[in-house]
Amino acid sequence: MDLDAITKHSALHAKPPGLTFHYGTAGFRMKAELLDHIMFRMGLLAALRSKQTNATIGVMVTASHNPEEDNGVKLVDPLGEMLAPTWEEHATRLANAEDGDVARVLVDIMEKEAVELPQDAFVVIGRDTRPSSENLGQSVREGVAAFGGQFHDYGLLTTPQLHYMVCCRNTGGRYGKATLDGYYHKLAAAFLELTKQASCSGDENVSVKVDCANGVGALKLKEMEPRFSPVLSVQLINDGTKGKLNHLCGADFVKSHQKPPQGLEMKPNERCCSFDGDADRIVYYYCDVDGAFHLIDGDKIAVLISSFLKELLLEVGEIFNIGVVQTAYANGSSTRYLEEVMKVPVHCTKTGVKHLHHKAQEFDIGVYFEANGHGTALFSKAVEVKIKQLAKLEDKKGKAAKMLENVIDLFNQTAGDAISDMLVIEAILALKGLTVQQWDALYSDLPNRQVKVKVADRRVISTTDAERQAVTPPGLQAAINNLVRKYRLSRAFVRPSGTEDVVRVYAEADSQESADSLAHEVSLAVF
Ligand code: NG1
Ligand code: ZN
Repeated sequence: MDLDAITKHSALHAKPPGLTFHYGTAGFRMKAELLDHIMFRMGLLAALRSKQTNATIGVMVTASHNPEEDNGVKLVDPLGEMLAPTWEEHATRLANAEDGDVARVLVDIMEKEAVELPQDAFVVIGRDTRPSSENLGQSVREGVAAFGGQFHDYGLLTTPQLHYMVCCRNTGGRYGKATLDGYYHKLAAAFLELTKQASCSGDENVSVKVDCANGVGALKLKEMEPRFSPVLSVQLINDGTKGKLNHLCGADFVKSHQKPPQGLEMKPNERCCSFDGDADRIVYYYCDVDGAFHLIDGDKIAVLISSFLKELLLEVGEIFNIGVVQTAYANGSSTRYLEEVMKVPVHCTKTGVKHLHHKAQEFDIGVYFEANGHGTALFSKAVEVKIKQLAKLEDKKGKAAKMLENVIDLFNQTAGDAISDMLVIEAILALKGLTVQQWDALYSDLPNRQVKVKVADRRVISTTDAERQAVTPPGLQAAINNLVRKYRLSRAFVRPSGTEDVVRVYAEADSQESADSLAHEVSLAVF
């Protein structure tokens, strides 16, 4: 490593003065023009992490559902997981180092982590469709190269596709081929096999309108479509040819405003879904004959998936423990349904997929979803091996195991993935002969409201109990408790966002008016 060269090169990617940067829930995220130095340094850090793990590391340039003017970056660890927490700290330190100190901080991290310099480094890079992403990706490449690392830039990818690529490259191809063709092939083959078993396959093929948030998901879904179109037709809306990324559309807009995206006309009972800007989230919805909008969010997706898996396991006849992981944002009705009707254990973790993913790994089969539609299912090695064995049997049990084998392949187990989740959902609905209306009717969501509050310093709020209780500032939790007591079936909590400079307030209650009013009152208590 040529320290002088790194110092010189760092000066070309100068840190804007007077700002502090933090590797948050989803990496670094802010206005794109402030990110150049971070991109270069994340290239350096990814190369370092690659040497330390002796594996390929991923770098994704995206700000997901945030406005087009923003951008962001996160690192992907060897098995396609989020970066390890100690390395998030290194990332924060490196991002905040003065330009002249970058090389010194790198050496310090290397010493702390016992990185062997002669080791090779290999980094794969993906980016979303933001206008700023191409140049920022170039800075990542320069960072990797400045450290003597090699890279492969996939160009435009959805975030979950990059996670998939990293996992494939580090598992000797056992997870799939590390190409877009490999990704499409794996998912489409599993989907077609699964839907062959659907009894109502004589019906005309199902069609779904997909709002792609004007993001990268549109490009990738269009590329993949011919592979599943004999069974499922997709009509792409907000495909990026006209509108602005995430503007009045996409999963985050639909979930937080609880209304359809701009540009999507819904006929009564028509099946629709929305991806977010980097296609790692999905929500479904429809309008009923009275024109009322019905949102089917991550919670209901988790219910559909876990009930299907539970039924399939009964047919397979194996005892595997299955659990569902949610966050405090999960609708109270979903938690009650899972625990009381489905008798599935539910766990609550802090917000941020890394926490959910980690918890879900503790089960033989762990299903995790954030209410906003980010989630997937994880299957332990033992489950995968056993199911593969059973799938060879020619009896009923073997048939169910074969089905489960395809379900396992259809999930992107490295990250929540809108394309993969959509295919899983469509396969389950086809196999169970369910309409979205029947799916929606499994339980009724409690009316809820989420609001953002701008405060001088959001970090004065700290929380415990998976973010459901505020510890500081003193008196805040007592004030929330007093407000919650005024409403029926109510619950509320506050937490500082990890991706925006706001405090988020969540409230639910027996009516929309009560939920709105409780959210409003709690927001006032936050000031
Ligand atoms: P923050 O800003 O920390 O609330 C948001 C989402 C998370 C997660 C991250 C990453 C909510 C309430 N929060 O985090 O679930 O998806 O963005 O994109 O939806
Ligand atoms: Zn996203």
